[in-house]
Amino acid sequence: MSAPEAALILERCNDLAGLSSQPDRLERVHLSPEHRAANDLVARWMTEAGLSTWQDAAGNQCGRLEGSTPGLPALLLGSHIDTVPDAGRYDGMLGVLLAIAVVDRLRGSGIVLPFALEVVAFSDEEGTRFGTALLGSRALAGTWNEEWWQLTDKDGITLAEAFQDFGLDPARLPGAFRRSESVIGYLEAHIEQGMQLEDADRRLAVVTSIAGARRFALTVTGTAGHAGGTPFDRRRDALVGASELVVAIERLSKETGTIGTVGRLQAFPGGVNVIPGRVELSLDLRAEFDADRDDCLERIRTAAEEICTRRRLSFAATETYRADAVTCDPGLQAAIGAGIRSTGDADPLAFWSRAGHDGVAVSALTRFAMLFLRCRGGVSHHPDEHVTAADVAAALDAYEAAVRQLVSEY
Ligand code: HGY
Ligand code: MN
Ligand code: MN
Repeated sequence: MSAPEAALILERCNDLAGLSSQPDRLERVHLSPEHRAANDLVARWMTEAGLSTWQDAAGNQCGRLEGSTPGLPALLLGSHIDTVPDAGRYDGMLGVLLAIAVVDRLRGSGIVLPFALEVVAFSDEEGTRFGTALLGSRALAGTWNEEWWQLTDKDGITLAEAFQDFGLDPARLPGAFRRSESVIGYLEAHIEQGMQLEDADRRLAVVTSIAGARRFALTVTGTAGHAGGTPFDRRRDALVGASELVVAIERLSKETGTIGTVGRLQAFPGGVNVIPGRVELSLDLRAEFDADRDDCLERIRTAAEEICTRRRLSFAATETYRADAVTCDPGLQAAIGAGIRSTGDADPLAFWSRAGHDGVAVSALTRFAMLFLRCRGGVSHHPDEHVTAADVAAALDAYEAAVRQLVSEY
């Protein structure tokens, strides 16, 4: 029975992939017109699945199926519908659509639910527009930081202005904060965004924890100068210094078993015949354990200071995002494992997620766990992101079985 449902899920991922701010690639950011269109489309699908729907005060699209009696605490299911630039069509969206399909199945089965089921399409897991991530799930968890209202996007629009443009009132944001007694847990299905499942020739896995991540805006400053008339021994070339730092970040990450990435770098003033006087670059640093991440960070700082001293440059770092590692609830992990076993995988793989997810934020509100699906070549954050209908069908069966396991335990 899963094949037609899996085909519909993939078709809907394609529909959502058409809602992009860019004509030739997928980019859908927080509080954009594309986000509005995606919320409307997901709301329609939620309604078709028998859920009552609403958009919360943070722009998350929500749907609810009551349990055996109205007003019961809810098991949350979901993922995010925002994307990175030039994204794949399954990162986030697949989890939202699997959640809707699971609720639709359970509703149709006549099961007596001892808790309500809610699906949440989180509005901003990636942080693409404003630089800090998990804004939708942090609102739901009630861990909001008032300083975020002043965050600006590349056009200088503040988060507060973007809320108002989207039809939301910043003053009413607390309406999105969920009370812990109103939820019993959170389950998320997501592509692995790595190669462990493919290497092991398995479809699904249990997630044990989510990496702790910190993001920084780094600046290396020297002196701009004439590319012809300035001798090398008189240069303070910010780009060569920054380039040494980028290579040092890779080396130190490998040495410490952490994951450091420079995803963005810009040289100023940017003339081809001008020695760069300033370079702005990003650092995304993550590890299974926060202590390892922070140890590597200190080594990176030391390397930066050494490079800049030697090259008569200066260095500055501003932290733009921090989310410490979180562990998935053992009981919910067990339910996910039971779900995977119900698909015929007798000994499910279990490993930590190198990628961040909304569960990092939701863990402040309630216990959570995740189901991973194989993705071809581990490719993600790229248009070649790919899943098979058979894996989606297996995930749907496992997801439903996991919820049924929780029903039986509750
Ligand atoms: O960055 C991450 O790991 C996630 O895809 N936002
Ligand atoms: Mn992502
Ligand atoms: Mn994601």
